[in-house]
Amino acid sequence: MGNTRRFFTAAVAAFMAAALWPAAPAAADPSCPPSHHCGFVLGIGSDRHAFFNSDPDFRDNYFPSGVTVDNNIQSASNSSSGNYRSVYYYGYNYSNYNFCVNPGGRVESWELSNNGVRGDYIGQADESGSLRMIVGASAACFS
Ligand SMILES: [Ca+2]
Ligand SMILES: [Ca+2]
Repeated sequence: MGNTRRFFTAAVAAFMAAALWPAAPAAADPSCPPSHHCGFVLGIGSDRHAFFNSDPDFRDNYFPSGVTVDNNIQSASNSSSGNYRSVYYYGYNYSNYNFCVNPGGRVESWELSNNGVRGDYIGQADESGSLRMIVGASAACFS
């Protein structure tokens, strides 16, 4: 009887764990901490800067290597827990839209155009100067 009860308890625990699994953040890219919006210096998984809020000016943001984030993001991912899309702009203060990433989505470096010159407003990689979080997904964004 004791064994049966133990088994039953274990079965219930396993069932509950399975039931809880889907409740893990539905919109979280594994390359970015939960609730954050991430930019990478090269491809996804390279040196990363994680934003928790909108940021109007990347000039005071740095990757762990010490390199400025300004005009240095080549890929991005979005682990928003509030259904916010990441909207990147060429300029500071959210001027001149560049590209966006939907909640739970990512854009790989090869998906962004790049002319090899940082900050010249040509191409999409190595061009972003600010990031705004806007509620909701958009068909215009990378997913
Ligand atoms: Ca900043
Ligand atoms: Ca460029």
